Amino acid sequence: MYVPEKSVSVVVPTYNERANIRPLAARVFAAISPAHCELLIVDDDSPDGTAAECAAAAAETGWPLRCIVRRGERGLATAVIRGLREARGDLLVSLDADLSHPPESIPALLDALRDPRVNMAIGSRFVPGGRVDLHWPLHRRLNSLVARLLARPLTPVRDMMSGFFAVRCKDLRFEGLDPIGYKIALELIVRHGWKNVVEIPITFSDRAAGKTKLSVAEQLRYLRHLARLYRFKLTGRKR
Ligand SMILES: Nc1nc2c(ncn2[C@@H]2O[C@H](COP(=O)(O)OP(=O)(O)OP(=O)(O)O)[C@@H](O)[C@H]2O)c(=O)[nH]1
Ligand SMILES: [Mg+2]
Repeated sequence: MYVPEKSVSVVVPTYNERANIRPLAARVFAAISPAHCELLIVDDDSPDGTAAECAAAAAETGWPLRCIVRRGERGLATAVIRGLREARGDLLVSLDADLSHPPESIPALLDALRDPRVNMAIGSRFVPGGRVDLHWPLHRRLNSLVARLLARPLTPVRDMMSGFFAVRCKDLRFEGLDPIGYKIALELIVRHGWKNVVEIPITFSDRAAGKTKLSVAEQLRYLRHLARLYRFKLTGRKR
């Protein structure tokens, strides 16, 4: 089992992911020693009882699994920021709850951070060796391509849309962050001006259980987020 050099927090945003909590935790703690790692779920008061499931799983298994419940607040990126702020680890990983991101790749992301010049390691679908192991309909593939092309001038990272990444706690400057919507890694890269982002190839799978939260409203929010990031890059204005 992988024993990291420093303590690790794995931050996972959830909304209605009850069925995925135990399989996710089992795979995280099989990939990385629970003596050196905490799993921090940030749940937006999911009606399906995700938070209660976290508490039950932690009590039954003894896993270092914590759940923060946000009430009256929704949003993936702000949930991840809350988790990054409250995490206890020196090294911080974020991934989705639905097992689209393989927890088995966490050690490779952490290893990339051993090089002090590296700002962030990203689990990437779009570098050699990376794969998308699902059958997206044409419109969703096109959607993803257009979304990535729109962000290309902001960063050379190929999978800047990925929600699977690792960073050092000490490198984060929270006061400069102002995300809306889904794309937290893109927000971190642009706002910190990070140039050295390493992409680790991953196989991205279809969600294991539960329903997608990606909606048209979310896609419009992405466009607003991009507008903010372009404004920031061109004028230095925060919003
Ligand atoms: N806390 C919180 N988590 C969220 C919210 N929306 C989505 N998530 C979580 O963010 C992760 C990614 O959401 P998904 O619904 O899987 O989005 P996606 O990967 O683009 O779409 P599918 O995998 O096709 O369902 C999952 O762990 C969700 O539970 C939210 O408003 N609040
Ligand atoms: Mg997903």
